[in-house]
Amino acid sequence: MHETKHEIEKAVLFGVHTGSADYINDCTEESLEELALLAETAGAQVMGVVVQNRPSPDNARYFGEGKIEEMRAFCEDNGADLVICDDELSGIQVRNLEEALGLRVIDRSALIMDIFAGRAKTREGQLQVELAQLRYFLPRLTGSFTGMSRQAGGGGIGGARRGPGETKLETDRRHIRRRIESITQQLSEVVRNRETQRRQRVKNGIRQVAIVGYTNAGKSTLLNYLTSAGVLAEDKLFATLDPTARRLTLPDGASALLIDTVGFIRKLPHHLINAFKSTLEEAKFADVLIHVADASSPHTNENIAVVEELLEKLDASDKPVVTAYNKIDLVESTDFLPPRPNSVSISAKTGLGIDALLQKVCDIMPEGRRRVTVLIPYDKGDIVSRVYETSRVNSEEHTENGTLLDIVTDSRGLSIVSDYIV
Ligand SMILES: Nc1nc2c(ncn2[C@@H]2O[C@H](COP(=O)(O)OP(=O)(O)OP(=O)(O)O)[C@@H](O)[C@H]2O)c(=O)[nH]1
Ligand SMILES: [Mg+2]
Repeated sequence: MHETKHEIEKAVLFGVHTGSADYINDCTEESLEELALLAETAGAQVMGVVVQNRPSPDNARYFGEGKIEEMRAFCEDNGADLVICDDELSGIQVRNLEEALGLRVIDRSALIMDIFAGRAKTREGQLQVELAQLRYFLPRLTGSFTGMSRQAGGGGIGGARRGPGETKLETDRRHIRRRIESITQQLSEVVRNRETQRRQRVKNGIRQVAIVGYTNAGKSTLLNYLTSAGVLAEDKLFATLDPTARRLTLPDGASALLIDTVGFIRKLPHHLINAFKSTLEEAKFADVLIHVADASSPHTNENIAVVEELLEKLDASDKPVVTAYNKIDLVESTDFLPPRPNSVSISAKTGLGIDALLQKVCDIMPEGRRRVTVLIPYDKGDIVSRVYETSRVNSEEHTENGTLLDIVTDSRGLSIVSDYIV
């Protein structure tokens, strides 16, 4: 559609301040700041923000009439190409606003999905984003709702590879439903494979540690520091979309699988949460979580709360967690950081505090998974073979008094060797 490749689109942001105490889900200054960052990440230039104080958005038009007129004038003065709402809009709201403004209207969810679409590298990631976008667009198809991707052609916001392109959006609902079905089926296979892998790991006694946290907190940088994984770490929102797992040896000598995960953000579109469930669920199946929080952010606390809310949604809130206050090299004092159980200050960049972090991970590894040394008399050969069936054996030595084994095992294994622990 557009000829120019690197045309930067000018965007005006808008939202309703309800004045509610729900700082996670309300449109606040923070969430508007973040929306600006998201818009820039997607390649837009933010020209300004229009906010209206009202108890709740208008069902049909989001804003009141006077405010819409004010926004129209503001957009005209600033040569805006599109407006971006901090809340998820209904098809009707989009249609009415587009009509009143004569501009493209998108919302935070569409913007986040657009960024995800541009980031997804693996086939799984791409399918997950496409599924989220299709489910989001389906009920909005009747209107003139187009999303960012459609207009931007080859350049600017939304590249050629961004999720459902023009043709898909213009086809009928039935086609989209079929596509949703097909993707769901393909993804269920991926999920099955993931489950098989997980079971295998549990059987092998490999402990899983998932790194979770707000987007841009430094999760990938930490994984890289610990394992030289070469995972893309960037000063960008949602640099990581596909879980990367690497082996790591913990201070107690046992190896663990360390898993990098998708970053969390305020108002993560629920279609994305659903589509990315299997990816996000890495946290649910981990033995321990490392919650990386950016200590240099002005919103450390709120971001922690957002992550915790999402962990709850994913049924992962009962896991033992180490809070890693990261980017400590950028802050002058750690006094302002809220005290939390099992927290450490680290710099994933310089390595500061990483040893303490790993020690904490070992300390809170769920009981029942322990590293023990056992001495099994030679006349109890059957016990040695049962140990091999149930535990991970680090070393085996034949001593005068029996077989000396260094093992990592769970409660079942412990019950077998309990009489022989040295
Ligand atoms: N100064 C400093 N910068 C850091 C530290 N850790 C990470 N960063 C920087 O913070 C930015 C984000 O880091 P990532 O590791 O990509 O963050 P992430 O949590 O994986 O982000 P997403 O994958 O986007 O969710 C990068 O520019 C890193 O270089 C740190 O300890 N100190
Ligand atoms: Mg990352």
